[in-house]
Amino acid sequence: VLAITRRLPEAVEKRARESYDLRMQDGDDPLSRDQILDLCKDANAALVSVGDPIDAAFFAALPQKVGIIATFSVGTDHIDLAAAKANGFVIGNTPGVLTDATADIAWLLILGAARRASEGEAEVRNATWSSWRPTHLMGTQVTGKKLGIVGMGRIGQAVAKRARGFDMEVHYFNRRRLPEDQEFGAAYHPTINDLLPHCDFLSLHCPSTPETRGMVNRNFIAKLPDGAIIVNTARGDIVNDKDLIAALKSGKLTAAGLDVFAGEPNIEPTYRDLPNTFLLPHLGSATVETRNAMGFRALDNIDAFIAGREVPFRV
Ligand code: 8YV
Repeated sequence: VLAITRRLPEAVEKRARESYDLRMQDGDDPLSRDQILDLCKDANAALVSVGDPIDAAFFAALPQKVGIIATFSVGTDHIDLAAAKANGFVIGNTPGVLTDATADIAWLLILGAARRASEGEAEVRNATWSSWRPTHLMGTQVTGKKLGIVGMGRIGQAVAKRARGFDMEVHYFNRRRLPEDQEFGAAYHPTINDLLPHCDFLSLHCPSTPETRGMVNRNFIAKLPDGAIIVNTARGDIVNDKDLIAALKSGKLTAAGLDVFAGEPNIEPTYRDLPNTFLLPHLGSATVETRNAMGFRALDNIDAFIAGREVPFRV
């Protein structure tokens, strides 16, 4: 028996149904901890998603029969990993298969924020586009600028690789320097403070952890060049919303491109009112190919656990 907290792509549900008796809801609404526990009551495994409250209270109440929690994500910040370990539950995630889709969305944010795509699209849609004029919606040039990457894991590397096509000078911070073949020509900075002055554009690719939560605050933003652009495809809570909004209003930052938000989908409402934000509803991994691959990877983790094999993507 497999408990699934959210509806999954058709091909993934089909494969899951071939091997398991499924416990899942009809709709797509996020479930509460108690509702998820209820789905899990006769399950041997659970497939959960970002936003599900897989916390210490969840593990304390979860029947031991549910041996594995496989998350449909690479991020695990919605899971209390220490509580999982203490209670003897195995956790699996889906790294690798969403790297390119997420790097592509980071680039959509870079370009969309720099080129004022939201304002432009609104004019066309609302029929407020009055004329072609030389000063109409002038944005920021991307090609040839400096790009800074915080967190040079798989996704950070894929973003750096794409930046070469834009003739950018790429800089990165990571806890450790990478071998040269994984740097894609990017220059390493051993501290974030060293990196920030080199970022006309800054793209976040670190996990949400106690060290990174609220990291992008007033002090952090002050060290960026004036007029910089920040994009976030990582996690919303890495950013201090109040400080980011103040910098977008004052002109310290030209624009921000955001795919993730603290408290999403209930985001800080001021973002919607700012002309210089380019906003997406957490679409980083949202391609048919990637979401199918993520689902299959989550099922691979579950199948391996149930068969007594090593879980291939064990956290
Ligand atoms: C989606 C993600 O949120 O993998 C992650 O960590 O944030 C995204 O891929 C995820 O697919 C939803 O569960």
